[in-house]
Amino acid sequence: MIEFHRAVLSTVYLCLDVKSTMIQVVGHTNPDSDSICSALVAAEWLKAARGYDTVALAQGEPTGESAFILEQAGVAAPAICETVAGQQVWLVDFTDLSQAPKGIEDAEVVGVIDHHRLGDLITANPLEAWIWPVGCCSTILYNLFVMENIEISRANAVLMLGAICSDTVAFRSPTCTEKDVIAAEALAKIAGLDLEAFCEELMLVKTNLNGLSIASLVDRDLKKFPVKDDFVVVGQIEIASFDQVTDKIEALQEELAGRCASGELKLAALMVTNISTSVTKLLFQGEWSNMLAEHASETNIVEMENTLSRKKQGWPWLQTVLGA
Ligand SMILES: [Mn+2]
Repeated sequence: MIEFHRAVLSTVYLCLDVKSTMIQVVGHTNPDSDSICSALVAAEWLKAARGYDTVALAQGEPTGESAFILEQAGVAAPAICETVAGQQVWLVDFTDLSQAPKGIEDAEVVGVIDHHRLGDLITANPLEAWIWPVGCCSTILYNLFVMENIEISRANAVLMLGAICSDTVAFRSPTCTEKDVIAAEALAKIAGLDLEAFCEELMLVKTNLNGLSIASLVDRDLKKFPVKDDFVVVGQIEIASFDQVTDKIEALQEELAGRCASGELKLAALMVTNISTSVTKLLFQGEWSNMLAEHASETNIVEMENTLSRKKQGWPWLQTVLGA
């Protein structure tokens, strides 16, 4: 009997051994502030709540907005993720393989924190998954800290607050829920920040396009979506006035057309969203452009009123038009 217990115990220790390897926590391609901040915070939450060894990674450099939040929090940017092959991974802010790092097919996804539709990820083993239809991953994370009764540091509070204000466009987006507002108010208190002033400053940084090349404007929040057996990409830039982009539209259209040149992408689109008026101009190029033509107000531009969110408005509309 004792021998039996020993055998069971050594099996348990073996399992624990597996868990003691470094877990990589990573957000989606072309990382936005949520992907950067939530990866950092999730790595801390996993250390505190699960006792794991973790490292936060990002699939790209922080945007100006993310850099602002990191600076406010006094936290360094996550290291760049080269490959996750052979690693145990937690995904934050996505479950679509098209937004995953290299080597994902040879990695073990052991956890997910996300607020998007469930993507095409399939796992070999049971995983821990926290997927809520809220405005931001960090809102879920805030609730996970509360659930596990773990104290939230000022740095983590600033990171989560920044991610929530960014993803919900200062609570204006239709993706914003009551849970996001409650989390942000609590986090602002912990961070010792005035919520309104912080949001205002963040929106100024978010809509600042100074010094950004045409290619980087297309890339900064570009997401690739599978449609039947093909792919389309949809980016988004947020501005405070269309005057900021009037002289860039032609170059942006050329850049989008260039993205479709190889034939791999059937459509390349960019939502140019005025967050002051909630008007989005959807620029589009590629083989499937003809499907959008009847909706266009100008050549290769669809104007969409009351449209701030790609996830809830832009992309669902495109899916319908493309018959996806
Ligand atoms: Mn997000």
